This record gives sequence, structure tokens and C-alpha cells, in this order.
Amino acid sequence: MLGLPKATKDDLIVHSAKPFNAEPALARLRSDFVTAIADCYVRSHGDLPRIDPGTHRLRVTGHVSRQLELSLADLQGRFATRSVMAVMQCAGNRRADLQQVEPTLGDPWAPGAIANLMWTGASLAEVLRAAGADHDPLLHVAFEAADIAENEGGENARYGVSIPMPKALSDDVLVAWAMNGEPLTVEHGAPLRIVVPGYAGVRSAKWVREIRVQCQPSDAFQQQKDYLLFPPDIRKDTQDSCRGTTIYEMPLNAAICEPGDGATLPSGQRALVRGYAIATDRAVVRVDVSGNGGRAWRQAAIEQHGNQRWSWTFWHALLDLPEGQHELVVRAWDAAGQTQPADAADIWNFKGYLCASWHRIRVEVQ
Ligand SMILES: Nc1nc2c(c(=O)[nH]1)N[C@H]1C(S)=C(S)[C@@H](COP(=O)(O)O)O[C@H]1N2
Ligand SMILES: [Mo]
Repeated sequence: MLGLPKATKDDLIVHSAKPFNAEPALARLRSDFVTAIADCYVRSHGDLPRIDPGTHRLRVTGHVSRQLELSLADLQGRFATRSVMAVMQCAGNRRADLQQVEPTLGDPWAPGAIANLMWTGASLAEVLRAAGADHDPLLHVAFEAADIAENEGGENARYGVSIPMPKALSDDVLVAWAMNGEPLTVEHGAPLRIVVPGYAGVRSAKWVREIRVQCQPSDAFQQQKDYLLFPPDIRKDTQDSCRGTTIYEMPLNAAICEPGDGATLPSGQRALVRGYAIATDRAVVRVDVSGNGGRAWRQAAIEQHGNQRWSWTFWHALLDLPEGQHELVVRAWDAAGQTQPADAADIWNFKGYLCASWHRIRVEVQ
């Protein structure tokens, strides 16, 4: 495979310039198992704060026996440095497929709102221990960020989210200062962000400035109102947050990255189909690919990249496709024998979250 030329953030496909929301072309995304920073999607709800890493302080407050105020140097000096390879994935990844069923709120993300990076920082669990945090499993750890995001009502408020205490105490949740060995860039949360492997990207607060141990989930808009999975009968005008489920873990999913949707392929040679699959912290044990809309399947080859609990899985398959139009489909299976729903219509929700139905693209062989 020829390497693709080095990309910059300017090569991303921009859904919105302000706030900045953009994703890479899928062939780029599939080019490296560890996503280059330039190819990492950006999802922001407001401004991109520029914070001086020298004066920035992270406060640890709430149900703690010692409040902390940590500089970047304190974090790097007082805690063991931990690196975790993990996927960052937006709950709106693949929303465009749900919008084929019926419109939804939100940007029409293709399958590119996902990236697999090496994150480095301190373990959140260690930081909480240093603060003498109460670790009752019913508590929540809230993250307040420096950016101001616009709510549905048009009001502006600081971005905030939370995760349940048991997840916060798992060693792989990081207060991260680096991605792929480089300091975090501004759009990815410099100088400090939270990384919550396995959870929807929304919980991984960028530009974090306060970590608070509290009895309830964060009262910020993003936690209370925004990232909820609603049943299909609920619409924007009937929404009632009691009917929604807070999105934490991400579902089993898979996508075809190459060829691209709508591609024309030369006849007389087998078509190389490549993509990713993700099963959160379960293993992807099988990936099926179909060249005829899901009537017949064959197994894709799963590529081995070591035992990376929180990474994605790369796969490829060679298909014999006769001349004409074809619908290519992928679905993955996890270690519990679960697979994905066939139709996006079965999982449609008005906010357009968690699209995990079989990914389908059309190609023409001529
Ligand atoms: N402070 C803050 N943190 C944030 C966001 C944001 O807008 N502000 N967006 C969240 C969402 S929805 C996602 S999917 C991820 C995206 O991370 P990335 O832009 O580094 O890819 O960041 C999360 N953390
Ligand atoms: Mo997101």
C-alpha cells in the first residue's frame, strides 16, 4: 500500500466552521492503525479556548478530603505517566446513515468521527486518590471545561459532563496531556483533557479545568439534556429527558472505508474492501462482508495489532464483483456472539446517536 501524503487539519471535511466540526476522508482514516493527529476528527460545541499551559491549573474538588490545584508540571511530576491506546468516537458517528431514514438533529457525520490514538497522562484514579476522594460507587466524577458551548435554547454555558465513580477508578481513564507522544493540540483540548476509553467521546472533556466528585451526574447541558438516546416516538417538540438514556458505552460497530461510497471499480480484478470494526472492550471476533446487499456473506481477514483493549480492529476482504451496481455491506461480531442490527430504520432516533446498523455503500464495476 502506498503511503498517503501527510495531511493537515485543512484536509478534513468540515461540517461546521464555528463550532469547528470536521472528519477525515475514510481512506485517510484507514491508512494508519494509529490515527495521525492531522487525521483525527474534531468535535467541538463552542469556542476552542487557547489556554496558557504554564499558568493553567486543574482543580480537584467536591467529596475529597484535600482539594487539589495542579499545574501541568505537578501532574507530570507527581503521578506515574500512563499511556493508553484508545479510540475516541463521537456518539454521532455515522449519523448520516440515520438521516437517510429520516432527518435528525446534528451534523451528518460519515463513519469518520472516530480515531485511534495513543493517549498519555496521569491515571484519573491516582489523581482522585491523591485528593482523598470518596470512592462510593454511587458517586459521579464531573468534569468542567473551559469552553463556552451554546445550548439548544441559544444560551451559553460552560461545557460539562460526568462519569460514574466505578469507571473513573478504572486505571485507563486518563487526565491526558499528550496524543501520539505530542502535546495535545488546541482543537483536541490543550493543555489537559480527560480520555475515557470505551465511552462516547462526549465524556472525554477537553480543556478540563475542574474535576469534581459529587452525588449526582453533572448538571451541565451536555450531561443532562444533550447526549441521550431516545426511543423513536420522541421528537424534538415532545422531548422529555426522563425518556432518554444517558450515553456512556458505545455499541458494536463497523464501517467500510475503502472503496468509498459511489466509487467506480475496474472490472476483471478483485475488489479490495477495507475498514474498521469496534466492540468497545470486547474483542471483535468476526467481520462479515457482503457484495450483494447482505444476501451472501464472506469473512473478512482481521488484522492483528497486538492485544489493544480499547482500540479498533482493522479488517480487509477481497470480493469478486461482476460488472454492474453492487451494494457492499459490513457487519461485525463480538466475543459475546452479538452482532449489529441490519437496518438503520430500527435504531433511528431524533438526535441521530449510536448509528450501528450494517454499513452499506454502493459501487459500480465497469
Ligand atoms: N470541553 C469540551 N470537551 C469535549 C467536547 C467539547 O465540545 N468541549 N466535545 C466532546 C465530543 S462530543 C467528542 S466526540 C470529543 C471529540 O474529541 P476530539 O475533538 O479530540 O476528536 O470531545 C468531547 N469533549
Ligand atoms: Mo461527540
